[in-house]
Amino acid sequence: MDRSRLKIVIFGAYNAGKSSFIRAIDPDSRHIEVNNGGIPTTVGLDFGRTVINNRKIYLFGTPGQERFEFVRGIISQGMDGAIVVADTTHDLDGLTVQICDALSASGHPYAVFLNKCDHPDSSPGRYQAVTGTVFSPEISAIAGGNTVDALCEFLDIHF
Ligand SMILES: Nc1nc2c(ncn2[C@@H]2O[C@H](COP(=O)(O)OP(=O)(O)OP(=O)(O)O)[C@@H](O)[C@H]2O)c(=O)[nH]1
Ligand SMILES: [Mg+2]
Repeated sequence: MDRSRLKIVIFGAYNAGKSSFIRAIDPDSRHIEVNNGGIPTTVGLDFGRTVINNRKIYLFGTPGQERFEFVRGIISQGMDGAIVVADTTHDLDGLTVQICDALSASGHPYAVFLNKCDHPDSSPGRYQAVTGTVFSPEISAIAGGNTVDALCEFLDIHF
């Protein structure tokens, strides 16, 4: 495998902060979203890029709504690794469990990024069932907390 460029796909439930995470890593990232009652929601994909340790990292964000399963399938083709973004202000949800199980079964390197840790309702312990042995840093995609460091560490561990 050519490890000088990596395709990393960002998964997670609706509203978990996937697009915000990609924006935090790449302020020039692109997003295909629609306005859903005042809240932007991804209906296509997010695309961001960065360079870490001379390696080109391409970040592909997926839509979190259940009905976009087919889009997640298309975007995940050829991925080298994945990051599952979890909203720690909400309980563990079925889609997050399903995604973690699928990544575990396929053997793709992945991490669970525990997002919204700046929020007063944040409780990362809710995700214990899916963090077990995987790298699971606490981050805040909008406050900028730990996003780049967490991505670097994930890459160091697996690539
Ligand atoms: N407090 C807090 N809010 C966040 C954080 N990250 C994202 N949000 C908010 O959560 C909401 C959803 O963020 P998005 O980045 O659009 O989430 P998404 O996972 O891409 O959503 P979908 O594409 O619709 O599945 C927005 O209102 C963000 O401002 C965070 O770290 N802390
Ligand atoms: Mg999104």
